[in-house]
Amino acid sequence: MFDFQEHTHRRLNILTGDWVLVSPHRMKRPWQGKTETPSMNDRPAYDPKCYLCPGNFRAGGTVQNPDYKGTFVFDNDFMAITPDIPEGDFNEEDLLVAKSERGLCRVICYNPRHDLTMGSMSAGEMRKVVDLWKAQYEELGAKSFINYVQIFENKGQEMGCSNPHPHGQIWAQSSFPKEIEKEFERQSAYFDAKGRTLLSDYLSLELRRKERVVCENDNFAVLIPFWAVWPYETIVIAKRPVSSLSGMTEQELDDLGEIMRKITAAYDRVFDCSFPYSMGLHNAPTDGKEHPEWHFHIHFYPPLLRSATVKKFMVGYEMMGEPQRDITAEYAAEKLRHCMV
Ligand code: H2U
Ligand code: ZN
Repeated sequence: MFDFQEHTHRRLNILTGDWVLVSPHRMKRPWQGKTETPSMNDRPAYDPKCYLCPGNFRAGGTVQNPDYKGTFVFDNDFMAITPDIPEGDFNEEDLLVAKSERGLCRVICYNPRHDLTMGSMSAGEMRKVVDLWKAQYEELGAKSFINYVQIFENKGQEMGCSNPHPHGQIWAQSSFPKEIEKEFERQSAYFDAKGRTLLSDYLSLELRRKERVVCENDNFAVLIPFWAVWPYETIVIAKRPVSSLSGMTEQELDDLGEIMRKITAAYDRVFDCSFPYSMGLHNAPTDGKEHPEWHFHIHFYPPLLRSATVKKFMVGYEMMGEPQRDITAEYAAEKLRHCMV
């Protein structure tokens, strides 16, 4: 009899249509791979060499940060997408296809203190971060050439983060990026068929079943999604089918801040280290259309697998075929629940 805690199977990501291969029996496999030194959080409150600390000069040495007290946002000095691109496309026999892309990039500092993280900020400090996300989403989304505002954070050297100062980034652009395109199509199809959002039905099911729920408050829940690829991947889902930060009540904005502090603090307890991840907000597109299908959520993709030093690699079969995991989502949820306080 098929038992998905024991037998190999594939799980469907209902938000993207992608599949993940799950091989629970491989958890017993011995590990003889690479180990690294953990990155501990022993930073000073102010680092004279940090390009994000208040009053310091940025890379390049010409721009000086203000002596900011709360959050601080600036245009990325090295934008990957810029506003001043001439429109154009290129097509040769439908074989060589390209298209110009406009947008802009910003850097958002969460707090003047170099040594904080979301998990160690106070509720008031975290609410300022949530307010900054909302204001940036609205300001950038209002621009006619911006149809998607991607707010995200890379944390830890493992994720290519250049600086431990608590900060995130925003890349806002004309096209929907690929993950957004997929989530838009899947959420639209579901909403058209059922008249409810995909994530409201998914969340009710998960809250009934409980086995993948990590934590919740009145307005948000954190789960290991059934289709998680990364070992401790989570999704934060709004309990109400609200499409973006703009539609949230004051209480919801507070509760979002609270749940973000909770989950990031719990992550640091999984392997007793400053837990690396890529995190991103999935607000509705800002293309001027109504988006009743879009249900606000946040993804956390952390790379660690077995310890502070042993991470998951997306290589081999995963590059050639599809992602694969050994520890099940249910096991990871149980472990993360034990890390909550
Ligand atoms: P990470 O969050 O992944 O470390 O990226 C930091 C961003 O900050 C990166 O996109 C920008 C880089 O271009 N940056 C500046 O805009 N000014 C600086 O002085 C250094 C880094
Ligand atoms: Zn700093």
